[in-house]
Amino acid sequence: MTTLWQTPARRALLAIPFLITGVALGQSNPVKLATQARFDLLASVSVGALTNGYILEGSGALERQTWLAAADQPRSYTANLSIFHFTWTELVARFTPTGSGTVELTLRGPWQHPPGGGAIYKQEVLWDALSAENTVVPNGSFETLQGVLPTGWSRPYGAAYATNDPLTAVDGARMARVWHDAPLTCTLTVTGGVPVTLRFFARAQTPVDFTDLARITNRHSAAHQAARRFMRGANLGNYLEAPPGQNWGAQYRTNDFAWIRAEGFDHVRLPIAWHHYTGPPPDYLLSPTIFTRADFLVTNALRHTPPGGSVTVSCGGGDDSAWLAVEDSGAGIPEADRDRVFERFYQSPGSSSRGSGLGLAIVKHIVVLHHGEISVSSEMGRGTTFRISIPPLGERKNESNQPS
Ligand SMILES: [Ca+2]
Repeated sequence: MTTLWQTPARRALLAIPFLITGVALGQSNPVKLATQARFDLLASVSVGALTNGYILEGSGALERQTWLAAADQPRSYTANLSIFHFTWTELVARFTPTGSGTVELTLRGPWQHPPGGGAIYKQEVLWDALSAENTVVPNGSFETLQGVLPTGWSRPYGAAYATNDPLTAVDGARMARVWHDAPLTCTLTVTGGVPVTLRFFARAQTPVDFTDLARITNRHSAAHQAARRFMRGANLGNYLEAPPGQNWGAQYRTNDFAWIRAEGFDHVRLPIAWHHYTGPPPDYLLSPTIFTRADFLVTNALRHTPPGGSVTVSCGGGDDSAWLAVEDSGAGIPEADRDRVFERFYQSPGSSSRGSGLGLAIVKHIVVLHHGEISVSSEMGRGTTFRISIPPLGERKNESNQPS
């Protein structure tokens, strides 16, 4: 069965190679590209609970440190936020301390085991340009050093450090380089009931020997085109698939098109059971190319039809051709313009929304390529009808193969 939405079958198989870098068991940590930055907050007992924690900028969650004792968890937050290796990501979080005192801020990387266990991945995260409202982050740009450690920051364990390579810092020359088992910690002084806002920039440190996936730069692949078509078009099935003389198909009203448009679709597609009018494939197969253009006629008709108007699509066929007619109840096309509507860049005078002016020219071009005809008839104030007729491919082929 040949219907309007059937285009040549295309299947895009996307192969995503899994990157496995130096998986090791035992003591050493396998490296992996970080996809999240993590920071932890822990208030002193005098501060009590941290409340109203949320992420203002960035993608991720601010949650309690569920590995602490239940009684201590309200004094804690832990944030895991999406980052990239090819650019810095700005992150902003806010929380409100219940009482006054100090809160420990710890910068680290994600906690993740390889499948099957073993040492956690070493996922390094770079941090820079930390600032805050209603508290002070000491040396938040990591520019001042004491040895390899940024002044004002401590290293509870591991080998975190400030670095000036290999990437460009957000601010100044240096940034912090940490991972889960090599964090940096500082102390914030907070006031009870006063919300604290923290701003960060974070970025994944690319592991040695990491091989980046090639960027997809071709936006016209079969997969892209299919995605665009399905995202922006609505498929009005089960209407013109009814055999001639039967009326079990779905019915659409003007409001349906208004709602379809309100949902974000910019065109409709109509499946048509052409075999009812021509004959079964392969002998009576119609070129699928023409059907991908027929929907333009419907979209065009809808564009020129005022609210409350109608667009009627009908089809039929005989021994030598199948036809499709799209009739709208719009303003009509002035007689002087009717010969010009198939010219490139033609815009009808009364058109409220501007198209490229190429659509009808392209439709005509394809119809002619398929040895078909397209015509327009119009009555001012009553509407316009476009009619396509094309001969079946297979039938034409059979004719050409017949001995003369
Ligand atoms: Ca810096």
